[in-house]
Amino acid sequence: MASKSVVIAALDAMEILDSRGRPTVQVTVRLADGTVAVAGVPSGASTGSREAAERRDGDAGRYGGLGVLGAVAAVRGEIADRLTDREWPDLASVDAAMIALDGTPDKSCLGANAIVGVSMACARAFAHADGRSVWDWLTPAGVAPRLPVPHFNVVNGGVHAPNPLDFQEFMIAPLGAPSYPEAVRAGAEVYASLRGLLAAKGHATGLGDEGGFAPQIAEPEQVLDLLVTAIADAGYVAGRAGVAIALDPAASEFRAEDGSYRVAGQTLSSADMIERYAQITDRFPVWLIEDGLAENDWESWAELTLRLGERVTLVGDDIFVTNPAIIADAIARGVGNAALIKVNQIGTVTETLTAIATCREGGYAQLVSHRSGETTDTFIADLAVSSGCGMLKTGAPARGERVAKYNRLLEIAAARPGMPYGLYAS
Ligand code: 2PG
Ligand code: MG
Repeated sequence: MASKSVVIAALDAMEILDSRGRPTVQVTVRLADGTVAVAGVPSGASTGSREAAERRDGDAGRYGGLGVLGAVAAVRGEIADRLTDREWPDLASVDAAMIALDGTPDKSCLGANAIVGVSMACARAFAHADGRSVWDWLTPAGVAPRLPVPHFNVVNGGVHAPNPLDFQEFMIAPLGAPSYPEAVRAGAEVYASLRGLLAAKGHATGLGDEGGFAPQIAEPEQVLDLLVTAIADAGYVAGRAGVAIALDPAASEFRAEDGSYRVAGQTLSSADMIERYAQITDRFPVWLIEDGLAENDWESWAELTLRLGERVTLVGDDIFVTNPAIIADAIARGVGNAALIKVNQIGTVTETLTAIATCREGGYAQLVSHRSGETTDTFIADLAVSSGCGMLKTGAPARGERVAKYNRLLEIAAARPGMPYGLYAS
C-alpha cells in the first residue's frame, strides 16, 4: 500500500439517492496532479447499535427527515478546510485527521457518512495517483490478493422485504466453482431456476431490497428446501463441492425485549436457536451463518461457536460492527470465527483495514459486505480482492447497484487471469 504522497486540491460533495430512494452522500476529491476520484456512501437498515453514526438532517419536510445536507456541508466545509492544500503522506494520515476533527467516538459530529465518503474517495485517489488499481493499491504487504466467493442473496426477508420471513438473507455461495466467472454463472443460473420454481409453486417473484425474491413464506426451512431444489434444477451439486448456502438471520431484529427470539410465530430461547441451527446445518448444506444470535447475546454466541464453530463459519455483523477493538475482544472470548466487514460501519477505510488485519492475525475469516442501501460504487469489490479473504456478499445477481460489484470483479478477473479464486485456506 506504500505510495507517493498527494496534495488534495479540492473536496466536494452532493446529495444523491441510494438504491432504496433515500438520500446519501457522494464525494468527489481532486488532487493537485489532476487526479479525480468519486465515492458513493452506502446505508444499512438492520444496523448494529455500536455502528459509526450516520448524520441525517431530521428535517421532516425533506425526505421524511432522511436528508444528508448536513453531512454534505461537513465535507464541503470543515473537512475540506482541514484537508485541502496540504500534502498527505498516506490514507492513514487523512483518516486520522478526520477522526481528530470529528472528536467523537462514533463520528457523529461530522457524520460517519461524510467521513467514510471522503475516506473512500481519497483511497481511490491515492491509488490512481500511483497509477494502480484500487485493489492493488489496497493490498497489504504479505497478503496475496484473491477473487472472492460471491455470496448471492437470493431470498430476502426481515427488514429488507415486506414478507413474513424473519430470517433476513438466504445466500447461495458457489464454493466449488472453478473460477470467479463460473461462480457468477452458477449464481445467475440458480437465481433464474429459483424464479421459475417460485412461480411454478404460485409464489410472487417480486424482489426485496437486495434483489432477492421475497415470497410470502415464514418458515426458514421451507426456503432452504426451495434453494436446494433450485440448485439441483440448475444442474449444480448443493454443497461445498458445488453451490453451498449461507444465512444471515440478522437475529438482533427479531429478538424481543425479554431476550427471546420470535421466528415464524414461535418464541425461542437462545438455546432453542442454537438447536435450530444445529438441525438446519445437519439437514441442509448451510456452510455459513451470520448474526445467528443478537448483538447483545454474547454468552450464547460463545455457546453457538462451541457447538457449531468447527464445521460452520459463524460471522459477526451487528455484534462486531467492523470495530477492531470489539473483534479483538471476540477473538479473545471465542465468540464467532469470522467477521463481516462493512466500511461504513466503522467509518474509515484505514480502520476497516485494521479490522481485516485483526481478523487475519487472530485466525478469523472475513466476509466483505455491501449494505442494503447501496449506490453503484464498487469500492468493496476491490477491497474484497485486496484482503485476500476470499468472500464477498453484495446481494442478488440482479439489480444495478448489486451487479456493479460482481461485474467489477469480472473485470479484475479478466485483467488478471492468474489470480486465484475461492476461500482463503490458512
Ligand atoms: C446485513 C446488511 C447487508 P444492512 O445485515 O448484513 O446485507 O444489511 O445493510 O441493512 O445492515
Ligand atoms: Mg448482517
